[in-house]
Amino acid sequence: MPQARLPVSLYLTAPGSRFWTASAPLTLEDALARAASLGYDAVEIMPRDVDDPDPEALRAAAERRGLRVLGFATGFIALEHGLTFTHPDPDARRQAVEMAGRCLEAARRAGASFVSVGLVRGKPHPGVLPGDAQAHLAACVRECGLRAGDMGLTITLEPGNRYETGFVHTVDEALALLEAVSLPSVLLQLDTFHMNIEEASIAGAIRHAGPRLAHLHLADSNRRAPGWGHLDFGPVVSALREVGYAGAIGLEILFTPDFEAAAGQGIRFVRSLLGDRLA
Ligand SMILES: [Mn+2]
Repeated sequence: MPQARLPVSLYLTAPGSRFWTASAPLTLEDALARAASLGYDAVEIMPRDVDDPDPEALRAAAERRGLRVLGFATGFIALEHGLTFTHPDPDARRQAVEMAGRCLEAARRAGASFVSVGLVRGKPHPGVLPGDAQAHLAACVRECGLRAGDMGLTITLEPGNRYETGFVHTVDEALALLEAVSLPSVLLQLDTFHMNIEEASIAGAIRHAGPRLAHLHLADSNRRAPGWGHLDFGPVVSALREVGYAGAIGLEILFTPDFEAAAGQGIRFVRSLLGDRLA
């Protein structure tokens, strides 16, 4: 049976959000149109807020261009609202989970399949013991995982580098959290930019994640489009083939020197590296 074409998605941040980069001063409509014309199959979105962009409008705008909305990110909960899963105030943690739940609902309405958990984990607070923070984190992720499971969606836990998040920097730490949460609806998402900083071996980390790897972000060592830094993606591809990776490839990259050039380099690099399929 012929395999489906390997989906390649472009990670977009909602205009007006703290993640919105001055280097990509486009409307979301423009970004979708350009992504489609460059050959992307899908997009991922870091919203500005739970209903911004409106999930149905985003889905319709993407579908008009032949794009699927693949996933939603939750970093805005921490950066726009100051709410995290390790906040010392139980009410702040409850609100963070509530907002992540609304993100799951938005993702479902947009036709997406996963919601990622990264910066919403937060940073250590003075006075909160590391063990307590880990317990809060596991409880919050488990609550999100239960809601995701009810909706037929997946929570993807993405290890992040030490400068951006205080918790879960490596695949090892992510697997320990997955073990504590113990839900089939909570899986792993890996990002070559973060792995380049935190892992002894990027290919080794992918092999270690194995069948739990649900999504992959590709960026080079400097977070620019792959091919524009010093990472060697050959072993990454070998490891993906070894673990039978069947997910999508997401480009979460800096749009420098500009959107068109960076997004174009991203998809050309992935297609030349992988062709239309991994296996
Ligand atoms: Mn990422």
